[in-house]
Amino acid sequence: MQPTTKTQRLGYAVCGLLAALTGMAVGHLVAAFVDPASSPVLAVGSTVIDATPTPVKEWAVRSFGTADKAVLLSSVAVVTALAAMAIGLVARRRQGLAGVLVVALAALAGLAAILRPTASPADVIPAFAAAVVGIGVLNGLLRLLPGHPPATTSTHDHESPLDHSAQADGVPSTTGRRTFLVGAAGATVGAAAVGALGQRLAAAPTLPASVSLPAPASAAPALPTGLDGKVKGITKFVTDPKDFYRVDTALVIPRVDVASWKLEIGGEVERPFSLTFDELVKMPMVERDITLNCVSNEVGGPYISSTRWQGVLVRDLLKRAGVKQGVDQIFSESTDGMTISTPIEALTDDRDAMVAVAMGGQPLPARHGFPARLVTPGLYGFVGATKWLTKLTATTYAKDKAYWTQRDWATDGRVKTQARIDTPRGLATYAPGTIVVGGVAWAQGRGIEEVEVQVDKGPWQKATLGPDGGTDYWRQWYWAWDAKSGRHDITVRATDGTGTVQTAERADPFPGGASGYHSIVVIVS
Ligand SMILES: Nc1nc2c(c(=O)[nH]1)N[C@H]1C(S)=C(S)[C@@H](COP(=O)(O)O)O[C@H]1N2
Ligand SMILES: [Mo]
Repeated sequence: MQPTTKTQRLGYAVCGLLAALTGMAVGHLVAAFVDPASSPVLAVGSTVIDATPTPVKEWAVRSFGTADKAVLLSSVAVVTALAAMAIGLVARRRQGLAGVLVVALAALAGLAAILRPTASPADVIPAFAAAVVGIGVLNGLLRLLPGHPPATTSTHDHESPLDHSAQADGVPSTTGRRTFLVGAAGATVGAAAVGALGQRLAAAPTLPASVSLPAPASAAPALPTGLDGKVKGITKFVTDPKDFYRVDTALVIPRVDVASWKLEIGGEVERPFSLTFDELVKMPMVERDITLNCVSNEVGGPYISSTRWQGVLVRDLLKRAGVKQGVDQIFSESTDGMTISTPIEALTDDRDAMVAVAMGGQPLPARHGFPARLVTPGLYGFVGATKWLTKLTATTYAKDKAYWTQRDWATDGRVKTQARIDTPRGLATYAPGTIVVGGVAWAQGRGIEEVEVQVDKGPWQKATLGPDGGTDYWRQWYWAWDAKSGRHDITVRATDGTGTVQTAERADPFPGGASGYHSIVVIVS
């Protein structure tokens, strides 16, 4: 049986697709040895992240939450697959041109890799490997493809079945088809295996276990017990490091070799210096309970967590360096090329901003910035919580613009007073009677003085506050509601330690953080 034009086309598209897949998989594996971030898929993904306009990025975070990275990578994969299938179709008439296009596709990935802020020349190697393998697989599969190359007697695009009466390699087409399918299946399995191996190697856990930390010079008093056991469904008073929210632009979690890691302190300072990890942790360390949240968090959103941090005060480091007059920001950099601006006051006043090396009593997990990160109480993470920290530069906002500043986000980044309802669940149905409404409220730097709950248009009712973990720590709260049948709106609002009620005015996360009251609908019947 001769392949029809349609199945012929499909065959070519499959050749192109598998060439790209195997190329990307091999590139991914090679990248695990060179630099995981130079993997063709990840390099293109990171480039897309950085080039995405802020509103689109906000929309993606809002719509997909922490799955935004998976959605992004799938989109890159789909676009690549479509391009690869098109290249396969080109190979039907012009195999040489198709080869050139495969190289061009790989070259784009190589360019993306080499233009990453932290790239080294070796970062082109994975793309090079992808190109070589891609061409090899394309040509190999085309050789197995029944009816390839098509007879060239006809000059127009339409083909009669007769064009395929003679197989290029003389193999009868049924056998040819089987051979092709075996080859295609082999390429698919190979690509999957190689890609998975690359993923495994790149994700191999590293180091955090290998550091041991001296005890803090200034230990924090034991935190009181939270309401966790008392109010069902309330957020835990202390977030387990493994449950701590994660927000960053890194598609591969940076693996930092703590033995060669250094923290540099320079810029407009009298005495620039650098510290190894051992030197850093030999400095007096403090321990503080601090709530961290993301500016991209919607009202009622999940990007907030609280833990006990341990580290060296930034102001001690800056004092040692001697910051010159006129400096208004500390520009921090990370191993993954992130840049973050923090207002100088926030790092030098008495709020205890630190270069943290531990959270929850353990060395920082890789995903939260191992071996060291910035933590600045009272500021959203994007202006004060640089992970995988390598450098602090004293400078001015006029001179240096950090990643988010270039994308028009606010530069002060002070946390807004907010309260969130954790229980009951919005849109759920409950039986009439006592329903305990509970959640957390936060106003880092100012503390929480009061939380009030409103049902429908009723009066504001004072909630009971949980234990006090300090002004930089969130506060749990609850209020027992005598619920009657019906559909009810439950709204919460917090008053900070200065006596200011949070604003009811709705604001989007961009550019300086969301505001407005968190409200849910509950059905009682
Ligand atoms: N290197 C690096 N540090 C970063 C970021 C990043 O993208 N890269 N994101 C920041 C943002 S926006 C937030 S909210 C916090 C989140 O820290 P977490 O992931 O440990 O919760 O990290 C900050 N530090
Ligand atoms: Mo953030």
